Amino acid sequence: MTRREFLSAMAGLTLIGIGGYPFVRRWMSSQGPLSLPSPPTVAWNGNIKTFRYVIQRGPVTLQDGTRFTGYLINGQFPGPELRVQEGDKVQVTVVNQLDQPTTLHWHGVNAPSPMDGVPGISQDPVLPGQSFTYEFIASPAGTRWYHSHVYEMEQVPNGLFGPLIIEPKTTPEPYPTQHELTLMFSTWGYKPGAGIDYGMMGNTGMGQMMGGGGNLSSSNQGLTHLVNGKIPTSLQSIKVAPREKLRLRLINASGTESYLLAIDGGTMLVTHTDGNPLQAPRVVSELYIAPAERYDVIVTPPRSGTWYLRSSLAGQESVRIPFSTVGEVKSSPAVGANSWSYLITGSNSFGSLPAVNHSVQLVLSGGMMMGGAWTINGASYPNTSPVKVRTGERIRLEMVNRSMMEHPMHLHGHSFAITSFNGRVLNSPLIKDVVNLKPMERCTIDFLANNPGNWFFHCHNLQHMVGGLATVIEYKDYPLPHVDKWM
Ligand SMILES: [Cu+2]
Repeated sequence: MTRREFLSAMAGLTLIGIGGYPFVRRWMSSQGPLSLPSPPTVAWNGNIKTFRYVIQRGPVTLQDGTRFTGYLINGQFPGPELRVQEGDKVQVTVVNQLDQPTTLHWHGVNAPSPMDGVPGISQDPVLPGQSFTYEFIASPAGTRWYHSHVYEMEQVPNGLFGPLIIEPKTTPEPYPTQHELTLMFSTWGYKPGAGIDYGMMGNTGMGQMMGGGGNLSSSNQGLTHLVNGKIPTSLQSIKVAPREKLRLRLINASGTESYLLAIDGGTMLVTHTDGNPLQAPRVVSELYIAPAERYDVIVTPPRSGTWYLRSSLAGQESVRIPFSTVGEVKSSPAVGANSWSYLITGSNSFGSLPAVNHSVQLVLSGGMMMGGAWTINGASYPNTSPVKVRTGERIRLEMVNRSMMEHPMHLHGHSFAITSFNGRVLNSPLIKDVVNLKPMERCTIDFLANNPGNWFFHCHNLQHMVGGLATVIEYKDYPLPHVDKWM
């Protein structure tokens, strides 16, 4: 039975499962231009950047003495930072020396579909002993990352991830700084078999909700928080001159955990969302970063001596990164800035959304209400209905989260615009590839269907993804995926 036949057999059941939230597809006439993310491809600049990534198991020792057998790329945990220029032709040969299949996914890159690294949807997995060369034009510029898309709960936290920085071809940068630093957050120590988080244990889910909403991801799994693969308090203090502007590329590579970041007595200037420049940067006192999200921020020392970038959620500090000012800070920056929110650049509850060709409602649910499965419109992947699009269409996904946990939803192969959030229309839509929905939150995201292929659209809480919170964006006239499950 093909998936297609299975889906039609399931159609009746699916409708019942959806309950009061019918799967609505509305066709509208296209009127007026919609400002959408930059085109998927930038012209090749003539340069080829080649990399060879040998992937194998090997010992890792953390700074607290914890030892484990990691997944290493060229002997490193986590993988090396890959830095290229926008327009470069990037060729990465993955040599799989594991005893299991693997792939790499180029998160936030508009790569061609067969290079996107999702087995069963965009490519065959790279089998043990085999190699595969990924090739794509580096685009769009900004803070991106890469990670395995096979057995993610095992391969990603244990090392198969790294930063991918695409420097813009146009200079100067919109927000230039003298120095920059990539800070990649991850979590280690998932128990084997802890594939599905039901959102009902201990410090998570309902209890936290009722307590005023603390950690809505999935804390309390006995995880070790790492920054650039190290226990953050063991990092060498990051030295900054008193009036220096330091750019931090913040990447959340955790499989499950969000962070609420703040600087002691200081602020951060947010300049990019998921690598894409804001029309106007925003000063914030704290920054919430969900799994797979990236923010570029500019920081300036708030005081002399030592200070920290910390994450505290639900009253617990998970990360503390030391900085030290080289010299004396004479005046402290003004405090009292807002917390980051998707609405921070301005919004209007009476605004109207741009016209689109095709709008699809996606109701995210599951967890403890569904016996542990996570669902989109009542179905768990691979039984979710694909979203079918045609090249050139403007597509809107209307999402609501009717579960008790947050869901950072990621679209492969395209950037999207968050056009509305919780019923308010954004004055200048944020360009992103992950949108995080806390319980009962809703949003619309719009994208231009300009990269033909089959594209995974899923929750980047990897436990939720494994539990079924995923679907596929399918282009008409593009060969259908096999939809095997390799999670
Ligand atoms: Cu989720």
